Amino acid sequence: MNKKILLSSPLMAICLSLSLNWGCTNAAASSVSITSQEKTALSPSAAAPVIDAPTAWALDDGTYEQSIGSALGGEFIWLNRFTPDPNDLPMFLEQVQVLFPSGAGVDVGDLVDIHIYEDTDGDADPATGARLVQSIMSAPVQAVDGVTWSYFDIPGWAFLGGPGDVLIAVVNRTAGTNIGDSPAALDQGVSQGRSWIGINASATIANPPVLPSSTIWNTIDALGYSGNWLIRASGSPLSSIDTSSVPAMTGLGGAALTIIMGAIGAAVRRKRLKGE
Ligand SMILES: [Ca+2]
Repeated sequence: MNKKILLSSPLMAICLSLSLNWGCTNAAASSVSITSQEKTALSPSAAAPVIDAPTAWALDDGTYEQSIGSALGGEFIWLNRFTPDPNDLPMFLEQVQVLFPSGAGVDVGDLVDIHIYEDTDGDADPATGARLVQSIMSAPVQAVDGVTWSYFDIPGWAFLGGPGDVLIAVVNRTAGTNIGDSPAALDQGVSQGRSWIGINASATIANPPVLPSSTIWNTIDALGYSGNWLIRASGSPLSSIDTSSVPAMTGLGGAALTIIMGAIGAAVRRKRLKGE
């Protein structure tokens, strides 16, 4: 069942600022709002993704009950805010996993961008202090059966120094961009209050996105659907990596440290590919 909700007072303000010709209470599908689609009761639960890394992050319980999109169609951004265990930092983030809903307007091969930010200011707000670390551009969706995860390897891995939060964002460049599509799967079990959404009146998202970059920017909970995006990530704490062959890292400048961290990441990747 497709359902479109209109936002209350915040949207009223948005509508006024956009000088739209219709009242928000009578807004058509082109208003700045979200659209949703309830998963059918017969859909099976998603299996856990296969992770080959010591550390894995998830907010969801493995099942989505709702899928969300922009009522405008076009692009929007949805992201999960993770807070790594301080004992895992610094670390390399290796892979992002996303579950796409079935029957929600997304096809295999449709393109998304994945963006990884660090937000070290400790205020739990992705709108302040987010710094883009790495992006995966124009990545094709691998599965749309609602149970199989799509895996997005991070080129060169992403070095996370912490402290604070890591934001994992998805932008639908061609995936689920028609009006009525809802490419963002939402687990409505127990909300962690860490899943955010951004929608612009232009139905586009800047590349790379600047947070906050949108007309609507809020947790999905605040927009009437409490829950967690099915966006996960995995990686390796530096403490889990054998760095004995690497020169001492103390006292190095930022550029040298970046080069050495890249070398460590490449060595670990080779070992993992060889199954060592
Ligand atoms: Ca912040």
